[in-house]
Amino acid sequence: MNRYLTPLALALCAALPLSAQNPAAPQATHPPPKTKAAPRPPMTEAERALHLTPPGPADTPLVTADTTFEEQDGQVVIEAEHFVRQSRDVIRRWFINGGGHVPATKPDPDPVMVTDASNGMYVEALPDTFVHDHERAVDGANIGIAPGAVAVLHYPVHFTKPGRYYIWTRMRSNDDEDNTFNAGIDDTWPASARCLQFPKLKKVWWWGGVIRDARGPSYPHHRAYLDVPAAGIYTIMYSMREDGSELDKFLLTMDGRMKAPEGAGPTASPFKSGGLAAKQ
Ligand SMILES: [Ca+2]
Ligand SMILES: [Ca+2]
Ligand SMILES: [Ca+2]
Repeated sequence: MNRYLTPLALALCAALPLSAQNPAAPQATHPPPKTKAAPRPPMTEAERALHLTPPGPADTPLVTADTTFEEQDGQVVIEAEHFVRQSRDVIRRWFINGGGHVPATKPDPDPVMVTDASNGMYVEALPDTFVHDHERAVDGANIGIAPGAVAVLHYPVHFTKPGRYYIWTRMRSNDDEDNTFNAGIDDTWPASARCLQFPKLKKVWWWGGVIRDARGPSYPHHRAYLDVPAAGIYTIMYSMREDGSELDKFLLTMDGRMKAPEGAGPTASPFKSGGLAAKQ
């Protein structure tokens, strides 16, 4: 024991950082400041052409244009491939996989993987030019950071119960850059559904219900939700955030304590109007 200090003084010293007790002591170590990555050279014409190659012709929606889904008992469950239309899809577009649909748009590094997909089908945003961490992210092309900016899917829903609806989304990540989405309602994109975050490289269908913290992916995630202001018809929307993302199914529930669904999840909700289109 240091015989020149009272027990109280010793206790106070122990509460101080080492550098305050002894100015000569080495400072506590902190991670070195992040060095800014050197700016990349401008895109070559070939690279620009790769990122901006237009997608192939859009799939005809599987449901009729007057389709609305019906919320029942505070829940609505929708197959992603049952989008009524899509918009802002000049640069990237959602393509149906399964049920005889094989996207022809390239690049597309992963094959159709309908095993365990709900209803045997899902949608995927293509072309997919952002696959690995080291590749170039081009906002507005292979990444859509602003919600609603790129490749927007539309799902009109008739809600009888207004209130807060928690979001569960079933997706699949096959590479480094395909594990986020944005969700919105009537082309408004609240912070509570911005950057739906899922684990990457799971290579299985995965239910997730959280958004990334605005400070970054390493901060604790938050529950994802959308608010329905009054009874009526609202269009639930998903927009691409990373190209190559695969979306199978989603549900909105007023039950904030609901656990992640298992397997393909609950049966899809009935149509309030419209429904499956006649086969082309
Ligand atoms: Ca694919
Ligand atoms: Ca991608
Ligand atoms: Ca599906």
